[in-house]
Amino acid sequence: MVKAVAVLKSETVNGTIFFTQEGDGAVQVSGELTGLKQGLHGFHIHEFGDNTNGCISAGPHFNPLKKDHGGPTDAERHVGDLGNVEADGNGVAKVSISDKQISLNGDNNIIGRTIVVHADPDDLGKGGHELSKTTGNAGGRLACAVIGLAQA
Ligand SMILES: [Cu+2]
Ligand SMILES: [Zn+2]
Repeated sequence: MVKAVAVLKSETVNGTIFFTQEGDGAVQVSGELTGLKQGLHGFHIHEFGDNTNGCISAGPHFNPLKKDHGGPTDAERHVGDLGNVEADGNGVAKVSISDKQISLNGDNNIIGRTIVVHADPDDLGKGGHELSKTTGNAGGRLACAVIGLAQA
């Protein structure tokens, strides 16, 4: 079992996201984010574990297979495309995602990269906006954190 963790902190949005993987199985992504506007918020792994200039230094979505942006269940997606999290009326998003493309080892390893939660919904590549096929038009980066190895 490999475990990783990311602690997101910003002026408004905070939370902790846990990642676990048994062998080469699906990665379980769990945790909670607070301080969000009610509704959907894009949720992705971005390429770099670099937050020197805030979340923008994390670069684009993690995309080792050079595909277009999509939704988590699409064949055509970035490895980092985890879709959306949904905040309730109290601004709390409970995260519970099982994903088979991200990994905690090998070519699709996300450890040392950055998890980002966005201001707006990810249109999953289907919004017809000029940004739909690259970012899902998910808007600004509200909070982010480098994903680090945790004690197994
Ligand atoms: Cu993103
Ligand atoms: Zn993407």
